[in-house]
Amino acid sequence: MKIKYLVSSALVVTLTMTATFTGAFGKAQAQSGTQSYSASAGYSSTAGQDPWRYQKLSGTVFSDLGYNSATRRWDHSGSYPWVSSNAGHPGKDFDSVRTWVAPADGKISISGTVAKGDSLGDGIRAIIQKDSVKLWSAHVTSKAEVTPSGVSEVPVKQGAKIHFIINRVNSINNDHTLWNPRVDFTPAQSPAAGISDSSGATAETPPVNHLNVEGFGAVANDNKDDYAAFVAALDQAKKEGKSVYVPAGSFHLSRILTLDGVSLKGAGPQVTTLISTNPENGSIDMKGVGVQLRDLKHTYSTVVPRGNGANEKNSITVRGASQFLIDNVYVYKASTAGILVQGQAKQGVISNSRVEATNADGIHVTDGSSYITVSGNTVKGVGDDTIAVVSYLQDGAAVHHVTIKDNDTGYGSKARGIAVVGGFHVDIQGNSVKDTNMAGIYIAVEGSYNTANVNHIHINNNVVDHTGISAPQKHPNALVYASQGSIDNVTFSNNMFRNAAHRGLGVWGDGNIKNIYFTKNTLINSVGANTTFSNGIIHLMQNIGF
Ligand SMILES: [Ca+2]
Ligand SMILES: [Ca+2]
Repeated sequence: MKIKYLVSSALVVTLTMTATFTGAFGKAQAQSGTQSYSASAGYSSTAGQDPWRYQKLSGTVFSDLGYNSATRRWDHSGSYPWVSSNAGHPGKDFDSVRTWVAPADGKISISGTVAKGDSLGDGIRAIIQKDSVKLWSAHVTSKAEVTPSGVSEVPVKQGAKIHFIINRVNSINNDHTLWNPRVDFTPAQSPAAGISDSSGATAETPPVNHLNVEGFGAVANDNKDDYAAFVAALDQAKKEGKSVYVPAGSFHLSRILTLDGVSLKGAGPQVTTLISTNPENGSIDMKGVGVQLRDLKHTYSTVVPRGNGANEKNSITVRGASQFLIDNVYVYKASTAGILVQGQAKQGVISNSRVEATNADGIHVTDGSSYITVSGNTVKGVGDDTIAVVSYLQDGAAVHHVTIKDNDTGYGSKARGIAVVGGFHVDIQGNSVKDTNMAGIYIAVEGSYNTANVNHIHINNNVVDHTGISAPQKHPNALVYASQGSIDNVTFSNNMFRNAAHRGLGVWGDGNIKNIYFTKNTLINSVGANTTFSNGIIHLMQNIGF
């Protein structure tokens, strides 16, 4: 059994499962000819990439901000305003502006919600503007998500600028604003749309070097099993050195589907859905070298209790694959984990995906896996940790070299936000963690699960907001905890910890806790102790609020 039980039976929480679909997807083929541009997925230290720019506005004059590699934000002379991958903050003299530049003539639809980081201050004004024409604006005063309206099917000319503007209203206090817009762009003359086949009917052409699963007997939307057709397509694709393409529609799978060195690609997570009909046996398993799963949604028609935590009832299980990619995938519901990486998998990327409503962890990396990047994902309302690195002593090799960056996580998830429970060389950067029931950031060696030691963990530029909700545990926003073994070289720098449900920061437990560094963090805390440091060698430098 690999999945741990972390939530006491006394823990009663209300999960908010949102059905809205905003945020996490990168540039992708959402439907024929339409490209999706996600601000967070396209975020770069180079302006004009993919095709975002980062600016400030005074009056009617837009000018570029400078990239600050220390904070990984675009800012004005090291101060306000700034723009990050999924947030912005206005200044006194300038508005914060994220700008998208149309790559060609066409039309756009804008999605993604706006919310304050907290409900204090006099709020911000969020404005969407096409060149100098205002399309939408709203006064945003709280953490409640506001959805822009009237921003669909907007015609644009090549080079048109869509500005996402954050104005301070009056005071700039508490004006941290979460806004990760997505622009769906359909070019005026789409080369991918409307290609006719010999019968004259319009057909969607699969990408080159893919075999279409419909050519092997899969039938969309007929509520009948497509498992045999998928297996036949995958077998043939392997012989021909190709991948398998799944067009728009819902397809049903009656048992585990194994991608053994063969990639599977959909037409986009909004339009291609794989539905597993056996809640005990429905994982998409990934093996081999270079295997990819992209551009689709995976869900279950029903789920069962987490029970023994079997991997067969995950949504996606990476079983020792190397150089794997999971990108632009929407995982909705699973009896156990959303995406589980095990079997000493290595050199993998999980990006621009969304994991929601699972009974165990959202994304879980374990069993000696290494060189794994988890970036630009959204993890909401999961039954355990949102993103966890876990090393059990019984597995031998510990997990190492994992990068967890620019993810947006929490939203009522039942246990910790981002957790390292055994492992070394883990970088946790630029993430947002909010509204988790246990600690937002959790670095631990757990005797109860017999997990490995922890060393070289760097936690930089994250925003941790209102975590540790659950009593009686009353976790702080960030917790370093050892009940066996040792923890050393844990560095927290440039993080924002705020609005903790019960207390600010903690380092405790009976294990051997060595050097823990807190440098240039900000703590805004109004409940309980700011710090509970009862173990460890604590190094504090230039922090604000503690
Ligand atoms: Ca304000
Ligand atoms: Ca079918």
